[in-house]
Amino acid sequence: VRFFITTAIDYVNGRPHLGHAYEKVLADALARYQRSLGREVYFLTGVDEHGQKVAQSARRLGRAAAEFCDEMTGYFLEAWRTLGISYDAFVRTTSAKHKLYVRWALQKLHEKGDITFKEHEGYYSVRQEQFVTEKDMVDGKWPEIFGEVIRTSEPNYFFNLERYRGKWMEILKADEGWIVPAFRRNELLNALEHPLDDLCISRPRSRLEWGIPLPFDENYVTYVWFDALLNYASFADEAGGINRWPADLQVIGKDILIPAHGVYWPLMLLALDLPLPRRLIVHGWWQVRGQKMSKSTGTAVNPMELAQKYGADAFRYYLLREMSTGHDADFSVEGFHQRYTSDLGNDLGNLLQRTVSMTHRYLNGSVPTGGVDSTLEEQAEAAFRELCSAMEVYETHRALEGVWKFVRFCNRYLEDKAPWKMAKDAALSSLLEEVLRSVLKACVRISVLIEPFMPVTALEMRRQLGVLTVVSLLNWEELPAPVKVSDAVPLFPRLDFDFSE
Ligand code: ME8
Ligand code: MG
Repeated sequence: VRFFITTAIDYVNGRPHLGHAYEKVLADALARYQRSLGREVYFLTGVDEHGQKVAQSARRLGRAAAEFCDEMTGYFLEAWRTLGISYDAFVRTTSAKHKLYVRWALQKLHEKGDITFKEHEGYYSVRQEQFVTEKDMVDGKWPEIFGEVIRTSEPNYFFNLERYRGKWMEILKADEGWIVPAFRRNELLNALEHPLDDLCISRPRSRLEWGIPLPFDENYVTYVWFDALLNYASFADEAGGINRWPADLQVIGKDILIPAHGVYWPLMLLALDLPLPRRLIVHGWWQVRGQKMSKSTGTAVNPMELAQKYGADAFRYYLLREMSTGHDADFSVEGFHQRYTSDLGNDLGNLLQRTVSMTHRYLNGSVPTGGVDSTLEEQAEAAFRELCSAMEVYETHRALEGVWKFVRFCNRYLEDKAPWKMAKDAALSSLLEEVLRSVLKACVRISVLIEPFMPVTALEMRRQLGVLTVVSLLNWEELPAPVKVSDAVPLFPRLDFDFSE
């Protein structure tokens, strides 16, 4: 079974922030979950380098756009390496193969007669890289999200969206699960209710150099959204020339559903006679004290700093546990600290540490093979089932909640059985062995369950447990119980948190 997953590609006008990091971590957890089940995954992410916004940022710094993009893209690559994002291919829209693909697509639409040349006057939001109309005003003003809105008037090339609207609506109406969460469906259907204006897909080169020239008029470059959306198909090619498009799952944030991914993209695909993506998941926003994170208000959180100070896996856990997929969430260092000390330190870290330590103390590090406690096995089974059912609908918070129920159950089990008391009575030695064997095996199971979310921690757990064979959700039924453990090292040591951020 194959699984092709994509994320939005980030503008490189600034460095990666917490919102970018969340989206890539979410997609990564979904990709790793699929791989753990033995599916053949193709995970695509990358950066969006063209357009007015990036060109402006470069110009302000007195830098050439290409060289500015190289540097900024480096920060994204570094961030994703730090966070363990296991992408299979990384998109750069400045790459030759992408440019060729965009030009092919434009040529095809031009030949079909879906593109016309005409004079147009209108408003343009540079921050969103999109045309806006007076209908988008709220109380006579442009909403904050548009940033600076400028007036433009020039002849340009336009793509006839309206031609494909009816067909797309029909498909969307028939496919209830296309968009997740379901409450976004009506928003999108409403946006498709009325006739659509033509989409301006060009910018005169005299005004904007930084883009892909139109194949049928080199005096113009391609509108950045038309260019960027095509990344999903231009980078879907495998070695050997097979194109994997359509994606099974596309992951985006709520601000780029309408019009980009809910209107433009499906209509472009229909016009190009290409299949539609199978599903779209729309995540919410990370906010700080109820406000969308933004650089201008000084509330952009730097994910690199957090990952470096407190550990990439702890940070991944916080993101995936704290946000209910599809909804907004509030970031705070206090909230992160709470999760770190309680869920990670006291629950998971403590469970592994005491289990491995007791195995050393009471059994010299070795446990003879034998049976394990059935109640722990039943609880493990419940966590496994809950994880799978949650991950099939992309609810990482619920998957982790299920795993932590099991982690806490194991800690209570140790309290109840009190191996430290059994160790004092030689008659209880085989019972002591069974208790430790059971919890050790539970720890192996936990390491497999957390692997999509915390891959480094999962491996470190197995190192301490002395399990070096390849284990995954795929061999859940026959996971080994450790027989010889390695040295115990705290997974999540106490750290000083900096609450001033
Ligand atoms: O929109 N919380 O790029 P981008 C959660 N280049 N997600 C957030 C967020 C926040 N505070 N802020 C941004 C673009 N995002 C285009 C995409 S795709 C063909 C082109 C998410 O850098 C946002 O919703 O502004 C989007 O999915 C992604 O980060 C990139 O945003
Ligand atoms: Mg944005």
